[in-house]
Amino acid sequence: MGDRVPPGQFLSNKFPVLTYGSTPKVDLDTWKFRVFGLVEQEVELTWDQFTKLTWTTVTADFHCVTQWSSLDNTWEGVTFPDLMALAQPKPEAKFVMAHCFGGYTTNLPLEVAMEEGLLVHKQDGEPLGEGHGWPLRLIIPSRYGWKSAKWLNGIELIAEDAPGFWEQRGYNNNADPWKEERFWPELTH
Ligand SMILES: Nc1nc2c(c(=O)[nH]1)N[C@H]1C(S)=C(S)[C@@H](COP(=O)(O)O)O[C@H]1N2
Ligand SMILES: [Mo]
Repeated sequence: MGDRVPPGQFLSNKFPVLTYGSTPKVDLDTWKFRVFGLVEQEVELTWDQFTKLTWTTVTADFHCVTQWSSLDNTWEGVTFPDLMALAQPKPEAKFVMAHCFGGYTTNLPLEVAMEEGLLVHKQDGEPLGEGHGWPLRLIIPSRYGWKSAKWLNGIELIAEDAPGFWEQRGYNNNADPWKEERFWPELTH
């Protein structure tokens, strides 16, 4: 297992809830998901419309910067490319900002989101727990957990990179657990 757990991480059999602030109340009847910004076609989906998109299952490990790692989680949802096929990012769109109920945000290169991003409704065969982002969260397996935004309600396509909630507060922009990119380099010395 050593080669599955990045440096400075410990294996956890649990999947703890890690949220800054309180759990937002989300109602499926009024739930709306938007893809906006630098897109050819702005998209707004109800929950009913979202569930009719193609669903994909992915197994991946999860690494939280507070040092727990959870291996072999099964995630079910819509792939980022399947979502982007509806919105068609403009050529100048290079980054994405994920938006959430409650105001949390996180940023990623569009390329990374296209490679591995999954908009997830089920974890290990069950709908997400309320504390884990129900009904929809982002999963970005190759980055620390704060990039896996919970209670997702929108994806914004942008040209220039901009820091999200934790990135503004000192967490590393790239967040690769294998390189221990926990904090912005200039803050660690
Ligand atoms: N909206 C929102 N998403 C969030 C967070 C948060 O505070 N708010 N915390 C992040 C962090 S730091 C981690 S490690 C994971 C934890 O997911 P979990 O609570 O399902 O374990 O969610 C991420 N997504
Ligand atoms: Mo985290």
